[in-house]
Amino acid sequence: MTDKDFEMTPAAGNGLMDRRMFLGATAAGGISMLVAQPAAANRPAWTQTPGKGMNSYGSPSRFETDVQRVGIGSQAGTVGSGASRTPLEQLNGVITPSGLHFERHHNGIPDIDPDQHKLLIHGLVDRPLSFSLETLDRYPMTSRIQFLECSGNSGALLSPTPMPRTCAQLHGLVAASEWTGVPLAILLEEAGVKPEARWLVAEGADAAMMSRSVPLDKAFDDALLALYQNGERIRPSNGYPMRLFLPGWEGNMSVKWLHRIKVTSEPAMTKDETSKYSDLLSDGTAQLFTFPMGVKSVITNPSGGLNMSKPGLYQITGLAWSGAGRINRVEVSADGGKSWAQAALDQPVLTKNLTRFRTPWRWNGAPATLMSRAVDEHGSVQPTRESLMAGRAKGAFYHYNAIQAWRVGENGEVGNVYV
Ligand SMILES: Nc1nc2c(c(=O)[nH]1)N[C@H]1C(S)=C(S)[C@@H](COP(=O)(O)O)O[C@H]1N2
Ligand SMILES: [Mo]
Repeated sequence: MTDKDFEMTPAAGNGLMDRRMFLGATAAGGISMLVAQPAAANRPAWTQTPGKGMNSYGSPSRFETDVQRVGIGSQAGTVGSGASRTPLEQLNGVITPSGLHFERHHNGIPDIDPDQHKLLIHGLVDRPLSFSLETLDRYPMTSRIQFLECSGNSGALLSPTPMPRTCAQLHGLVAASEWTGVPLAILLEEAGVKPEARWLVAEGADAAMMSRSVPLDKAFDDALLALYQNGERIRPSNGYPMRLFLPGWEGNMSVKWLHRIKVTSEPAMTKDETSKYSDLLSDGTAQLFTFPMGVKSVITNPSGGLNMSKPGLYQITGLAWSGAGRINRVEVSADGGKSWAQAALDQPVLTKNLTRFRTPWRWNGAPATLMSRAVDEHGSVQPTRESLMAGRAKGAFYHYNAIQAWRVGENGEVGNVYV
């Protein structure tokens, strides 16, 4: 088979093409055209005069000012007790620009002076320790490109009828960054954890003093005291000057503006791990401590609110992730789940990071239902909405990771549907 044959080979029903179309140089053949260079006089204005000068901190093109966080909302009477969402359908690749990383604050963004900020480690330790930012900068550091997802992400999908919302509005409480900082294990080892210790309680220096209990196993496994995000100091909205980062676990536990770690033998049962961030089950009991985020994927293009201008060749693309490790496979359907084609995955596929998938699709102009289904390296398969809802109590809100479906109408309009 030649590359050309792959192009012609349908991979699944309703126009899904073979993912290998993206591998050969021929793939571009159907989309771009070579044109002759225009004469000097007809060249665009920006080629005719010297460009602008340098500046000390860059910003996006003036033609990209509509790429913004969306769905900014706060509790009545407050400005900082709420969330903003990452505009997933306007981005590509897997790293979220820091200025577009979703935000979730329980009592606003504190204005922390880094010279006055200290991290205290105390409780069941041999030596209580206090660290300034300057001290921490001298410790061994490591970097990880990993996702952060609020366990309330996609909660609108619990609504009995589908909401007319965009991908960002429904799923924008997830983002990925390169996080750089000191492995928490190094600091805990220096403090000397006592044998009876099993947990730590992490507390933030915001006005909510938000606190969560974290099993010590996780703290010693891959927890990071993050100081940098995408190469620069963490932004104030994401925890400046330091945050806890717990790869793959519900975002709430990655305590921002971290100023205190108390090592304990039991969880503290704070508000945000009892009345909040626990999962009500259909038998009436509440499940506490659902830490890792389940395997999940969402098609970001085409998606709700977007418009397909005319029939033809398109690229279906989206993001997949799993709090348990690497994404192994993503399948895409264009016929509401009757048949599935395997998507191409952008490399490298990193553990507990967003993975970008792509599938070529020839849209014939008829209504179509697009879906994606992720499988992680442990064989966990993203559930259908029906199976996810089956075990849940009415109103159970957190950890929604079911398959998302988008309906493309005859007029090319895309909307959220349940299948
Ligand atoms: N101190 C503190 N830490 C916090 C929060 C907070 O309000 N205060 N919000 C939590 C929640 S619910 C989430 S989902 C993540 C969001 O991180 P981000 O704002 O950097 O996206 O931070 C968590 N850490
Ligand atoms: Mo959250």
